[in-house]
Amino acid sequence: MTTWQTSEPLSLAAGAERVTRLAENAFGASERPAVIGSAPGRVNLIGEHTDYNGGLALPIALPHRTFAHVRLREDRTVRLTSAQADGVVEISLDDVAPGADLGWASYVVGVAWAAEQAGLLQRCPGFDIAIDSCVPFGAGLSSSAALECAVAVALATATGSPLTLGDDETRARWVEACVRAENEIAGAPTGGMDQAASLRAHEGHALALDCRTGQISHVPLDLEAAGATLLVVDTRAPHALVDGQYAARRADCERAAQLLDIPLLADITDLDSVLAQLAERAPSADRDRLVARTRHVVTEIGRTRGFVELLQDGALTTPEGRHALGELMFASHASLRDDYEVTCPELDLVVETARSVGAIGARMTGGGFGGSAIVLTTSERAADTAAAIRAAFAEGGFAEPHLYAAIAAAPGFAHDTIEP
Ligand code: GAF
Repeated sequence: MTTWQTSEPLSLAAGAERVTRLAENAFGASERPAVIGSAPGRVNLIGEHTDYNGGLALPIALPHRTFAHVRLREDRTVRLTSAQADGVVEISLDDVAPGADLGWASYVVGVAWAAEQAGLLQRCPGFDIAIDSCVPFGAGLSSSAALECAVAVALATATGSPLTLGDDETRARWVEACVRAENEIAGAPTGGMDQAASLRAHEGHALALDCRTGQISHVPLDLEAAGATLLVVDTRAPHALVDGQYAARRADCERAAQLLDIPLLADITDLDSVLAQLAERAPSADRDRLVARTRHVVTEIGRTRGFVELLQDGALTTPEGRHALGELMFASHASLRDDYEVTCPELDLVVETARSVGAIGARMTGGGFGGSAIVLTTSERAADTAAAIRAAFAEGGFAEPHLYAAIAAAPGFAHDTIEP
């Protein structure tokens, strides 16, 4: 482990062993086989709050994963246990429906419900499931999507339709099911980027995702070969997507699109004239806010497009290219801070500190309102940059941030079948 990291992600073997032990302790021995799958959290390199506007995003899968040990049952009961929660929760799949108050279990049984709705599973049998995760929780690194997607890969295999790495079409359908679980059963109105990153990203690549069409391309991202390091800084400032702020941003975008008479803000091509039109049509109390929100979404889509092109042209390996990538990251953060108003003092401090010590680029990542930032730096300056961020937090009187190295890791898949 590099000395500046807070902790290392679990290996596949270690995660599998943990959930196996957890399942044995909670449910005892069984005559039936079990499947272990895991799925990653994500960081988004750029393209924030664009997914629900039909725009572009560019996430990578993190090496941090959530592990699920699934053993099918003969009834419709789901028994859940997690290393991150107390006790065993028991729910009948027949009781899963929008509006049901199921707590954290909704991210598990919601996937089974949505897979049935989508015809991915005819009638999902009940199952015993044990979960453990090294995806930092509440850090804006998609611990919820990692959980849903770990359930998806394990359930798909356990029910006889393994989700192979090459079958992107089926993976995209499971992404939709996981998004429905989150939106309709867990009640978080998120946009879908996180689940796509967790199931459709490729190792060693960033996922260029067109959220309107669902089309993807895999952009090579070999940080090590380029002598670059991507730091993830979990500010530990509280973050939640089920509170009203995320939904309020989404509602602002929908309102702006409605006033402009377009389906999605990603449809805008001529920003200046559209903003003038919006300023005329919006009620005065909402005008400045809706204009600012729209400006963020449209400029962010442009920055994401530019970032993808730069990466495809090998920008990580040249000083000019790195500078251009970094400027897009800094501009993205400024737009999220000033126009979208989803940053917080801790996130701003990471970015300001990173810039002041000469990092290539930095920005908040994910939904914001707390959570994590990413910092792109040369590998030789990574330790000093991490130390500068820790020092700035101590000086600012903030909790000590947690720091991790991100690489473009593998998507979710089932990796063990345990015969009784
Ligand atoms: C969260 C949501 F879950 C995503 O859908 C996305 O909107 C992101 O915030 C902001 O880009 O992670």
